[in-house]
Amino acid sequence: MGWMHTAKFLTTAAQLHHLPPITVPEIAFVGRSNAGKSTCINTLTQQKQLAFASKKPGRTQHINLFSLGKQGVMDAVLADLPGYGYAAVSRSDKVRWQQVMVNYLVSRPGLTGIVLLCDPRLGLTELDEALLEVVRPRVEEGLKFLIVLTKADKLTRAEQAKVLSITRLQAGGGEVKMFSALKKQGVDEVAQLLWQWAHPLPGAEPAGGDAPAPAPASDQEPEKD
Ligand SMILES: Nc1nc2c(ncn2[C@@H]2O[C@H](COP(=O)(O)OP(=O)(O)O)[C@@H](O)[C@H]2O)c(=O)[nH]1
Ligand SMILES: [Mg+2]
Repeated sequence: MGWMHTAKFLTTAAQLHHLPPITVPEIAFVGRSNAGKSTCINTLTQQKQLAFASKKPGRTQHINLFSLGKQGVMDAVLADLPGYGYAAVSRSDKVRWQQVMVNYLVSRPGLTGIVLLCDPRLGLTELDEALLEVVRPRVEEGLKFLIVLTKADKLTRAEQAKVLSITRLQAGGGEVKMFSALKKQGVDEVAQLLWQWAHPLPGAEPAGGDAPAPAPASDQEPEKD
């Protein structure tokens, strides 16, 4: 999926009001620390160092934005939000970060979709459930929502099927996909879905922000490799 590979670092901000206004669809990646978020972003974009800024767990509490778009024309933005639930972070830092994240999820204009990364061996934790509650009103208004179950290579086929069906019940209508960076499982599927979020077909409901002109059907990038 060539589109994801166009990802370029755009900017970083410790506070919401320092983020630039974005006029293209923005897709946020969230999840517990160690869920596999950086690895997922790096795998989708095929850029090993892209999500490096958030590598040190809980330390780099910044929102990092990456631009996407062919021929240098930005048509979407990925937002990498720091992981939550890291035990070694002080309580005041946790509270501060929670506030930034909640404010971002509730009020960021142009936010089109959220990808929640989750280690299927843990399942959705209390913190993930709290996040789901925070975004529920926006999801009901059309915000896209995907749960990516990471590290699928750690599970047997039967375990994958089981956790998929349980998580689908918990996702309340949102999509759930299995993913393995190691085995390259689910990579094309997730990339395809994010493309569709950022390029809604004519007549589809708007999903926040100003949607760009829809791409012609021939540009819908059928799955390759
Ligand atoms: N086996 C396996 N390990 C993974 C996968 N994705 C991430 N990991 C490992 O899980 C740990 C946390 O990953 P990372 O991307 O840093 O998580 P983050 O804190 O959510 O950004 C690292 O040791 C990764 O190598 C995967 O698909 N398969
Ligand atoms: Mg990370």
